[in-house]
Amino acid sequence: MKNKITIISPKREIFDPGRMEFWEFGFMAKAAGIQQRKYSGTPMALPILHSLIPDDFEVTVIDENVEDIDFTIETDLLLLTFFTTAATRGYAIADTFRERNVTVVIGGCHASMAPDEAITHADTVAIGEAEVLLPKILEDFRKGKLEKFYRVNDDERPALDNLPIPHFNCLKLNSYFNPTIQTMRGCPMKCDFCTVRVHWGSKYRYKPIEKVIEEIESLKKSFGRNTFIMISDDDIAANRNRSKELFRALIPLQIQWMSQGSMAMAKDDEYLDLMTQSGGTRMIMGFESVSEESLRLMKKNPANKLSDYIANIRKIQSYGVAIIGAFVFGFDTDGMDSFDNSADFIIDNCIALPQLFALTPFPGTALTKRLEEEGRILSRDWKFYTGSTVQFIPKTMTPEQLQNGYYYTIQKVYSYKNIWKRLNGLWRLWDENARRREPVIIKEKIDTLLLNENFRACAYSYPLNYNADSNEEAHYRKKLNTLLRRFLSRRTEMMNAVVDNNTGVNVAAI
Ligand code: B12
Ligand code: SF4
Repeated sequence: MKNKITIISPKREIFDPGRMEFWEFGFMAKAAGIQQRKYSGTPMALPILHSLIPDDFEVTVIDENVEDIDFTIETDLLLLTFFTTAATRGYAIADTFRERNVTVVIGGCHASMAPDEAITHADTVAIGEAEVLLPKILEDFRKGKLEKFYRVNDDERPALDNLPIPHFNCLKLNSYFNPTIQTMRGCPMKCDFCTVRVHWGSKYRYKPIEKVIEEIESLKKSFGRNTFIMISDDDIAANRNRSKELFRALIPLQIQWMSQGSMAMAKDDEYLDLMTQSGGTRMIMGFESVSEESLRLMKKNPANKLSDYIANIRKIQSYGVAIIGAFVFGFDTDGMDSFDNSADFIIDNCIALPQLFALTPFPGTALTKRLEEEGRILSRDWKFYTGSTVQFIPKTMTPEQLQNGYYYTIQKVYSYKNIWKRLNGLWRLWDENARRREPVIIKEKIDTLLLNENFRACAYSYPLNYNADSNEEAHYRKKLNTLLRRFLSRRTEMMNAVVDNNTGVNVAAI
């Protein structure tokens, strides 16, 4: 009889049912009238772990964000994977299975950063990449000789040349808005709040382009519909020549994609042009702060100069790109003026989708080490580590002031008046530069609007701290709704035409 393995990715434990987090897309699901549970992006660890398990095991995969866990499932081994935010729930699941004498192995970003904590809920903790560790863990499991810790040292990190294609089909793909792939690992930068360098190492490692294309083809087959792919690289502009090669290879696939990248791309027209042609329409950019002092303190890459921010943003946007700008609040040099300063910067520069975070001391980072030494960590109750709650004592204000300032700022940038200001300015720039075909631009206008509604719903699910003028809000909400209706009907018109007369492009395929 085959040994049975269950792989689980837990959902986070909800600490306030009325409160939403933007990265889950709960509002999008409700707005679309979707009854089934739906989550933003596919969890990548699950299809990777599945691909590493030999055929003589029987494998069940559960992502708790989209389906319930059957706690009575017959299984010999449980593999758990989660980031910090889901650790509270992850440990509860581990404890329940261990009570039934199931062997539990915990891996993933959180366990890799906090192995001594994770081992109190598991038989084994995997510290680092499954591609190196899982084969050895399974071999030892078969022999009944599992060790407590398996670790990937820096010099043992796998090259990405020969990794198996993740088994996307093990997921309930219809339950996600976007599929996710990863084409590189590692980061040499030293931003002190970030986990990436510690988790993935300080050297960039890249998947060969052919491998990426093979993965996308496999993903397209599994998804069975045209899809918007999240390339979750931490800086897709890290090696611009390699990225240009990747973009050239993506053009024939006719996909739309988003990724994360540094502002270095603004200096390179060829890069921006190829990115646009290959379907790159949204870019997450970590601005973090609009204070020169704070950027220095957090050790942000010195190439990201505040003085260049405005021109760079405009340049990237002029290519028809929607910038998803990440900003963090609570650095030691951030005063009370940081809230309005950041909000005004976001609004004035037409940031399509601002992502605001309270600085959070995730385990394993340089920031956390420093705050621990200074006795400034308030709680290690991981369920609160969502990025929207304050978990440490700031230097220049009280935790309550930081918390309320965070709520104020996110509600200010997502007031209807300011959504209108940001999007209207951005769309005007897109129309003036006309660098993308109309069907793509219309789709992107609709999506940025709906995503703003999603982010707004989350911002206003937090305690109210921003007093918008209600008449003005009603006025701008109406304007946005009118535009949405106009875009939707234009899109329907183009879909019905099927082939765009000007370009011969099949519009329905976009
Ligand atoms: C895509 C992404 C998301 C997506 C995730 C989609 C999904 N369904 O998983 C979304 C947008 C939803 C998201 C949300 C959040 N994210 Co995020 N996200 C990422 C990103 C960019 C890629 C993650 C990824 O999929 N990597 C690829 C997979 C394969 O890596 P992995 O899970 O670590 O697995 C590898 C190993 O850990 C190991 N492994 C994993 N599990 C197991 C199990 C076993 C048994 C074994 C042997 C090995 C093993 O093998 C795998 C392959 O090598 C990372 C940055 C990064 N480069 O990692 C940030 C990152 C994970 N996110 C982070 C954060 C903070 C968040 C949020 C709190 C939002 C915020 N404030 O930023 C939420 C929390 C969500 C949650 N429920 O936990 C932090 C996590 C810090 C931490 N300690 O948890 C990261 C590291 C970013 C950063 N700069 O620090 N995120
Ligand atoms: S924030 Fe981005 S650039 Fe900075 S260390 Fe993390 S991944 Fe690298």
